[in-house]
Amino acid sequence: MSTMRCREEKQGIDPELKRRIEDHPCYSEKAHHRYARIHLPVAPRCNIQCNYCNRKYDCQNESRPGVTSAVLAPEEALERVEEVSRVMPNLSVVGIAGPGDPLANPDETFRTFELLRDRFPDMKRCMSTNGLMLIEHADRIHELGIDHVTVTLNAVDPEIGARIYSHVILDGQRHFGREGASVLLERQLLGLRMLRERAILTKVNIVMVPGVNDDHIPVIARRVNDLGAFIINVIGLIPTPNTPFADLRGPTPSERKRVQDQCEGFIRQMRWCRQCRSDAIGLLGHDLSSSMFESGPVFGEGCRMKKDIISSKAASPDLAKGPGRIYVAVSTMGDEEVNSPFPGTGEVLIYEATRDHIMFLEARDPSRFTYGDGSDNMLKDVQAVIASDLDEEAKDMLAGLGIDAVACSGPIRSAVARYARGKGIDPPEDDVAGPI
Ligand code: CLF
Ligand code: SF4
Repeated sequence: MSTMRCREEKQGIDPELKRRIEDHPCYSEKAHHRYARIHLPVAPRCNIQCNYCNRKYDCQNESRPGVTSAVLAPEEALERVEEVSRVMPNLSVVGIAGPGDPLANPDETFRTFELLRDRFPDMKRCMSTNGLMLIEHADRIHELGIDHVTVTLNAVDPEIGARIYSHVILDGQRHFGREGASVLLERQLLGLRMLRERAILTKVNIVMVPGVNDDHIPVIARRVNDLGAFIINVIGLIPTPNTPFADLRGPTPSERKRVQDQCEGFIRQMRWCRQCRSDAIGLLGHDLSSSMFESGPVFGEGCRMKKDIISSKAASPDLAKGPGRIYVAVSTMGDEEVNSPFPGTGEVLIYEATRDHIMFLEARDPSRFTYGDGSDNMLKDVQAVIASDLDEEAKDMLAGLGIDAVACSGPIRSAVARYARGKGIDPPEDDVAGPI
């Protein structure tokens, strides 16, 4: 039985809490397959400078690097929700996550939430912030019924923070180095406490930077758990050109998983984040923003940057196979089904199967698939690729790497369980990492 299940079963899950998360795709793993969110890019400015951020693009505390979103006025944002909600009945959450920091743009952010509260009172309101200005705005957040707030917090030690943040701007004054990191940290911690006092559900995003804060993440996790955070989301750094962290590397899948496993003993882990853009629309991993709003999101330099970054800097796959544990890649268009060919236009999701669980680990970029010798192949560490169909070239390449090619359809978990059973591992099919 997984650590997560042990902890959840000991604590039990309060029905009221369950109600608050069951249709939020970022707070419930079960919900992320079924419920959609829309991000409204109404907040262009930022009040800090993270060393991994190039401000030509969206805030990286939740978004992939190299993505640019066109900014909307609050009234335009409301129109967008009206339009999307007409065609997307499973739209349950509306969030503001950039392109800068929502609380560095309080007028636009709160005006948007005000319009939404009046027009769509039943839709969950969600926000993601660096936390610098939470103290000033905690009451307003509460009054407007913003029930879910994400705070990105990358260090609880100002020495480490000083390596991650170049400066912080407060009351028109710039604070650098350790002093800047201390100002930010004190305000983030107090902000989290204030959110807890107002019974607002909080998620903490942590950008994992190998060699800078990786060993420190369990300390952060304990601290934010003590401050009432509901869940944490460890995001891997994707280095961005023209930033101080351009030459660093992101964590490998197994490094990130090791840290998540360490933290799971004392706080829930969000492992299904897709680092979406600040104008994302739809199910996580199936962004429809570009197809729905031609004149909205700005593609161009942003997308080219993203492609370069992913092909040249993404960490190499390195999940360690071992007895009683297998990793499989599933090609899917969503709905928890094996319903996309390989290679195809769907997502490639990586699952771990053991006798205790079938656990979703991460989504990998299909553009990294190659027919080469496998040295940088995004699938070199999995035992099988499960897809609705596989072309002959792909089958040959996979065979050359010792990877099984499985063509089938139906629910992902059943397909993974069937494959695992064939390998002598008998996982529970319905175990979605505990009750959330
Ligand atoms: Fe958006 Fe963030 Fe709300 Fe979710 S995203 S503001 S909590 S509704 Fe979700 Fe996207 Fe990951 Fe964010 S998958 S980047 S965690
Ligand atoms: Fe960039 Fe977001 Fe950091 Fe601001 S908070 S500097 S937008 S990553």
